[in-house]
Amino acid sequence: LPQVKLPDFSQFGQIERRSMTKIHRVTAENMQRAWLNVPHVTQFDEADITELEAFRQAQKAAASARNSKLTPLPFIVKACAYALQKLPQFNVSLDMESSEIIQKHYINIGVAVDTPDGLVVPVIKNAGQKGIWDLADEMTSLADKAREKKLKPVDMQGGCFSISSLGSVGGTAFTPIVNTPEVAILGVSKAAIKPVFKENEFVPRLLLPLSLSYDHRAVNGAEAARFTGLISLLLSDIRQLLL
Ligand code: CAO
Repeated sequence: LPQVKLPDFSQFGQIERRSMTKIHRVTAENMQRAWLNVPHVTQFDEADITELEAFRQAQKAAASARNSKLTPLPFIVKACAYALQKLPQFNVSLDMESSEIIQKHYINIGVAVDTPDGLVVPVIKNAGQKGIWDLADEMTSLADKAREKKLKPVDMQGGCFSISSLGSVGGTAFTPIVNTPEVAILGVSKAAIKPVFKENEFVPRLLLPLSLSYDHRAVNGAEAARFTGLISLLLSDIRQLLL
């Protein structure tokens, strides 16, 4: 790999050098490894979460009664677990040396958590078998542990698929980097009310932007469009998750 030559920046103005944290260093190496090994494509879509949001707001009292917090994230985790079950070609890793596809028969979902020291990805094990409240509580506890630097290696191992949610921060779309050896990652941006043409008129609907980056060695474009289409369908009518 050609090295990037650093000029002497001090000739242009005042500088200081700081050591990277261990998390920063490991993340930088993982990002570069993934970027160089994985032929990335990103599929964009939107989910109409107007009804999901009404349901979520209606659960606020229940959430505080059980000392919990209900954001859109647990619903997204649940929808991804469902989609991984229906479209198992996203729940694989590639062994290029042996020309084999490793199919996983478990569904563990990593969620990127921003901490002052850098990005960490704790993993929710067997996400498909957990209810929305359990997913909400587990996500809160993993994110708290991450920020308090209390995550153990086992908390970050065994992921099949990742979610990176920038929904609480902002933006309309982004192209996440696949957390290799996983083969896909769902980026979630901030939901916004937009006019949608329905039954001959524009109606205000809450739309959630989805950005699915995938390893094009493992998954093709039509499959990715089916995956985001399914996530969109599930989030637009969460009763579908029961089927
Ligand atoms: N659209 C609109 N609002 C959203 C949203 C979305 N997609 N996602 C979350 N929100 C809202 C939540 O509902 C909450 O508002 P209310 O309190 O009114 O309900 C608010 O934003 C804050 O949510 P949160 O951040 O506390 O919780 P979360 O479940 O959405 O996310 C976590 C948890 C751990 C993913 C998050 O704290 C975090 O670290 N995010 C950053 C991840 C990151 O940096 N990714 C980048 C990776 S690539 O470099």
